[in-house]
Amino acid sequence: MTDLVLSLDVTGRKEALRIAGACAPEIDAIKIGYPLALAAGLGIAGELAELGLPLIADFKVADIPNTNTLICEQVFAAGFSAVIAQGFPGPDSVTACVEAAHAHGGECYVVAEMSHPGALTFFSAGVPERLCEIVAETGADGIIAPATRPERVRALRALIGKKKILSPGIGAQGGDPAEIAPLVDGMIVGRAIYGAADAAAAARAYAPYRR
Ligand code: O7M
Repeated sequence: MTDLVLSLDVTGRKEALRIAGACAPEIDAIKIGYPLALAAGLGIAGELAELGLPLIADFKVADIPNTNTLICEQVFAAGFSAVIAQGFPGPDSVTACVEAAHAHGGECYVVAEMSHPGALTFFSAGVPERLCEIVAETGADGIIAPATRPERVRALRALIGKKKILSPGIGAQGGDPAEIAPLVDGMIVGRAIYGAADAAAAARAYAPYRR
């Protein structure tokens, strides 16, 4: 299965609920992060969760273990089913997120490599590979890997095996769904869907890539 994950980075509560509702039949999960949570409040998570789709918290949690635990407790209490963490703070920080996620029956994903050009400043020279080792060590459920660099997704897949890969960078950032979908478990798409005049139709256009 290659899921379609709607990245709902709008900053209005009503707009978010309208787009999510319209797209719900065409998507497999919703990801929200700081743009919507800061604009609408964390309560938006509970409202979106009512759609019955998995809801991923993209807060790229990156603190000491105790603070990560406190953040993740809020995330899962709010109704999310998964959290995304940064791996660079180290395995103990990731473990805090994994333990909180699993205690709530949820999942934890670790950013292994980012999709934008400047990401290569630090996500290079063996760092993503080391982050994949941390995913294995901590029991995290999968990684975030860039749809803008399919060859890197292939390389990281060889390291993480059957753990899940969620991949952003399709559409607005230039990633090609036909190329990336066979390599990953989830395509993360934001502007190409929520920025379209007809968001549901834009989401439906990804149907051929949802296996
Ligand atoms: O399709 P877009 O470009 O409008 O949105 C992509 C979303 O994925 C947006 O929410 C980004 O913050 C996020 N993202 C990336 O674009 N690149 C990354 O490397 C990582 C993420 C992400 O989701 O990290 C968890």
